[in-house]
Amino acid sequence: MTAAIFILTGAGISAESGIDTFRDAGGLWSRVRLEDVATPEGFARDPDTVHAFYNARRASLSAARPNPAHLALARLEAEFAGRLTLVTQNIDDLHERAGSRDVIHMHGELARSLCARCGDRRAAAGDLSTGLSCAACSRVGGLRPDVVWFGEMPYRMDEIEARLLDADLFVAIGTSGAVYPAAGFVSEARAAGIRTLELNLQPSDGSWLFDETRQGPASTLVPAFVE
Ligand code: BV8
Repeated sequence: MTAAIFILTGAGISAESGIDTFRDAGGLWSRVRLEDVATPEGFARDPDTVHAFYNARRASLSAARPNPAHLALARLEAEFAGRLTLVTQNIDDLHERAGSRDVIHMHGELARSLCARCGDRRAAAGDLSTGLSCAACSRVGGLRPDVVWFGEMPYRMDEIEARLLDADLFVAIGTSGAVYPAAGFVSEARAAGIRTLELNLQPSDGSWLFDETRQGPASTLVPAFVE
């Protein structure tokens, strides 16, 4: 049985594509309060501000391109057909645009909408706003980005946990290890005796938990890891 690899990516893998990270100097959370734009309470309080935040990120994403790190992971998926799990905390679609086909977006996707009234989830290429009606239930005011906010349960956690425990190698790429439950995956891997590797620009909160850490830009480290 060939080895199974579980990869977790964070905002750092998209940084060289021009996508903002969250906790680096000048990152998103230094410009807006996550309580205002990435919580259900913030959305209930001021939906227009939340829509403007995600509409701006959706616009900058359309101008971005996958970088060599995304492309290398797509090559790895083709080579490890069926034995590679790619879980991303990112809500961008750069893994898919690089050619990855089986991507688990545990924090949702910027390019999709969710109706808070009926639960309908679908592709949403353009801006969202409070004035739009849901294509499924026709009600107005319930549409929100299909992303997982703080205090909400990430998607596909049962599947993620099962695939994590089935892996022989856990690789974290471009994540600060600050947000749970994703930040807990490395500890679960260690407890299960799974080898752990971190590829990051600089040491993260959880670097000490990894068997091996490599520092550098993802566009250099990931192709070198894949080759
Ligand atoms: C939940 C989507 C429960 C929206 C995001 C313990 C257990 C469980 C939960 C908690 C817990 N303790 C606290 C919590 C609550 C909370 C949490 O973790 N809080 C933190 C702040 C302490 N967690 C939650 O609320 C989660 N939900 O637990 O639900 C539950 C249970 C039952 C029923 C219902 C609910 C939900 C968390 C998800 C929140 N949504 N994103 C959006 O994108 O707008 S999280 C947010 O942080 C980001 O979106 C991102 O996804 C995530 C992690 O950030 P990173 O990707 O790591 O990015 P960051 O900027 O931090 O770091 C970038 C890294 O890249 C750096 O290390 C940098 O050095 C590196 N880098 C930079 N450039 C490069 C590079 N690396 C390589 N190359 C480069 N060029």
